[in-house]
Amino acid sequence: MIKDLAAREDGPVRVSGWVERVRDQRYVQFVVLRDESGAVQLVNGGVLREPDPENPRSDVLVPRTRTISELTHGTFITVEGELQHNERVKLGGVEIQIEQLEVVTRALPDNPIATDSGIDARLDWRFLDLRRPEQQLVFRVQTTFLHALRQVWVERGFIEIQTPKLMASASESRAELFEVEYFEGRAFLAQSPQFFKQMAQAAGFGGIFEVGPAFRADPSFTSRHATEFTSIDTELSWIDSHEDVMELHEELIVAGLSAVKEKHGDELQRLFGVEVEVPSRPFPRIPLAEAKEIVKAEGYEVPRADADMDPEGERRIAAHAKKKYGSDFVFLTDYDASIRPFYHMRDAENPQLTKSYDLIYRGTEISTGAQREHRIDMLEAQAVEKGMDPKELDFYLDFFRYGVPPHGGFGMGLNRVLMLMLQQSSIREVTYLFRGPNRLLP
Ligand code: AMO
Repeated sequence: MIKDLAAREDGPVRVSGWVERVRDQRYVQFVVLRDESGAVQLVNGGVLREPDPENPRSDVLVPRTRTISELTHGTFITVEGELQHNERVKLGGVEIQIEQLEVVTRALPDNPIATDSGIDARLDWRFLDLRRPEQQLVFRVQTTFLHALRQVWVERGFIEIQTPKLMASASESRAELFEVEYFEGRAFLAQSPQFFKQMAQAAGFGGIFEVGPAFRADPSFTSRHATEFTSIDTELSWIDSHEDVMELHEELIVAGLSAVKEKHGDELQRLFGVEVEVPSRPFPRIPLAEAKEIVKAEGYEVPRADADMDPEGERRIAAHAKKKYGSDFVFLTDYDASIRPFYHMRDAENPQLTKSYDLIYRGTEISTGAQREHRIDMLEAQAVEKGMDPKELDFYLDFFRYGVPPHGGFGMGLNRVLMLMLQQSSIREVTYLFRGPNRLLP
């Protein structure tokens, strides 16, 4: 790999990669070659543009000169040559004198995107867009983040599960549901692994986690909505309240951000100008009603008919938490039952409230979590209250008819976490292949 060249002694080497630039001078040609590890300068010194009867090698050198002149940006080549350390070479202090050059696959000359192309053009040509080192860094960061989360789960003895994405019923609400033909009948794409992660609690798995796709037929074009996104889900038994879920949540976030900071902190600073900040625990917790009072006192009345917060309110309460507690993260807790799903447990003292929370990161919701209602009578009543058909939910309600421990969990949008961590303007920038109402390609 190109990154390993600097540590090697001068001598013969073989490298492959994409042509980034060609500088074609009268007596010398330079090529900047890039692979996923870095870039290096190749040099063709013995440039001959016309056959030279005095030079027995000219039959080799003339065609090579022509080949190099014609190399288009993005062409993939393999080169054998002499590695030479040279302090004057800005690119890594080494260069390679070309001895043999093979064009493996040629790139068309009309590069369809430039670095200043708009997001839609870049998404049309995502494989070219992803060749940029900063774009690859996004996915290295994602890998490190998820690995750190997995380490926490595995150390705690959690089991990784894969739940089906084809379902017979809705998993969240009837809104935002994709319906697909399924042989003679119909199926729905899973909006969340909610029911199946709870099933693992009835099955006696204890802690479980899943990182997988979730689908929402959400027609909105905001910077934080996709029709398919990656959901980080976990569920655990033996909890006393949603407080236990929040503690696990904090532990995972701190582990993930610490790993990213340690491994990629310098590169993120260099390529994105971004400082990764590891939050200290506990994250502030503010009951939703209090949060609304706080933003109201600071001049913003949440303009919603229901009891929920809106995105502007979330931004403002996050700014408040940053100022007062120095935290990029804030838990909003005790959501009103009217705006929460039927499976959230109600507060024993005030049944109008749920034992649930949202986690806000730099002003945007990244997660919803809760203790679940595990008592079948209450659960059934809550489903009916929400206008759901208990018959359609029978497979799920059965989980609660044969003994189930108290449990809870959360779902967190991976793409939102990355967008906020890397301070990007949209989840489109940090999703491998974005899916939205207008985008099914590539
Ligand atoms: P919720 O519906 O709040 O909760 O989703 C959890 C998290 O998933 C992310 N998310 C999205 N990301 C991108 N595009 C979307 N359209 C989108 N919708 C949701 C957000 C959100 O906070 N079953 C519960 C979780 C639980 O209680 O365990 C659920 O799905 O980051």
